[in-house]
Amino acid sequence: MANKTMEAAYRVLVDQLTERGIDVEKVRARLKRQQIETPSWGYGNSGTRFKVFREPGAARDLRERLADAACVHRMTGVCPSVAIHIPWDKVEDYDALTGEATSLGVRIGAVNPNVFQDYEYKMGSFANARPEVRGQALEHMYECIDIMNRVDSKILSLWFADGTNYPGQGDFRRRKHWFEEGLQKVYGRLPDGARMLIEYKFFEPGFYHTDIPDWGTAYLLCRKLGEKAEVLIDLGHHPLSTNVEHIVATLLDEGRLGGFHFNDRKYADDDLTTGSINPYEIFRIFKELVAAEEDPSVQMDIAYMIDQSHIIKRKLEAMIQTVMNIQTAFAKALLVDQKALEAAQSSYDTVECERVLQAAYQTDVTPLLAKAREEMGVDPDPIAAYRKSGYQEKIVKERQGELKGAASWG
Ligand code: PSV
Ligand code: MN
Repeated sequence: MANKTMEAAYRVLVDQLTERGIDVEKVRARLKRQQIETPSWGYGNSGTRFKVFREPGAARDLRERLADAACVHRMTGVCPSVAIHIPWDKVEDYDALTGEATSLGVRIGAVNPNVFQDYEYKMGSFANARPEVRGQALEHMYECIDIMNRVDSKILSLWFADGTNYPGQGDFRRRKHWFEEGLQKVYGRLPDGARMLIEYKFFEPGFYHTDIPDWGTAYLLCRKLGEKAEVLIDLGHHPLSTNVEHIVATLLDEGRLGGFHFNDRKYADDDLTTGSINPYEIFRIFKELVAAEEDPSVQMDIAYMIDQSHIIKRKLEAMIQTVMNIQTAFAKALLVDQKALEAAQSSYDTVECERVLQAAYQTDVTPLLAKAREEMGVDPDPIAAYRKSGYQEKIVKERQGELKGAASWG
């Protein structure tokens, strides 16, 4: 390694891990195969419910958002795809868009319809009492499926803001039926080889009830739709103290965990940097994923996506930091001695069970990740590399004023 101290630390770590019976080569190879999708909406201006604070250099249209995503990929080596949100990322020419993404070294990932911002959706989309609004939402879904075909995306990622604010405002069962009907139609039009991911969120913007509030409801809908429908877990969408890793394990076991929206939260959908508040939770989630990967009876194809909109931090740095935190959690989870854990569980040795987890969690994986990054041809410290690259200064200088026709949060 370029840095001698890091090389020495790596050697010490390899010795320790080998002594613990861990196949370090295998772990490094797995780390290098990890892929994390970044969201186009994480690069543009976004706001709190109170104000959009424009950030100097924030991407103003999809071309700039793609360029930023490509920069994050160059720095980290593990973010080759970008999720898009329609209509924020709508363009005239999708062939040109695909070409542009390819030339930047990235590709379009999940397509996210937006049935929560148009005025017509004020009272909901698929659960709207007016058939014409439900029809409008459906047409938008079809438009997104067309876009999937044009950009060769295999994931339609759905989140609905539908819900009510007051008792009696809506009929729960009727709304459920409308949802089932709308989703069935969308499901029937999914492109070959594509799948539909259904996100849930327990509150907001509906404060009395939300039509898809939890993983159980999302799972129920997926079961009714068919095997191309899977549940998406957004880490900010649960009540406090929810055991998310348990949900992960259950959905994995049922073959219906489709993907993640990574972020972290103190209270609810705070969109904070993944791992900034509760890094042990991310580790516990990855521990379930690693265990399932090693279990041949589990079929899994998980889309690891980030859903964060940073306001206080510089956006690209925050995205890179997120990716690094996810890699750290994954690396630590790969160090869990599953056999020792099972043995401790069988002998009712709860203290030992926890010690097995702690041994992995407390390992400093920095030298391991540095080595893997170096082998991938990226800097062992992607944030430092970004700061040295001059990219931030360049975008601040170049991105002055608004762009015609560009849509986004801001
Ligand atoms: C909603 O809170 C959400 O998590 C959904 O994934 C949206 O598509 C995304 O945020 C962006 O607003
Ligand atoms: Mn989300």
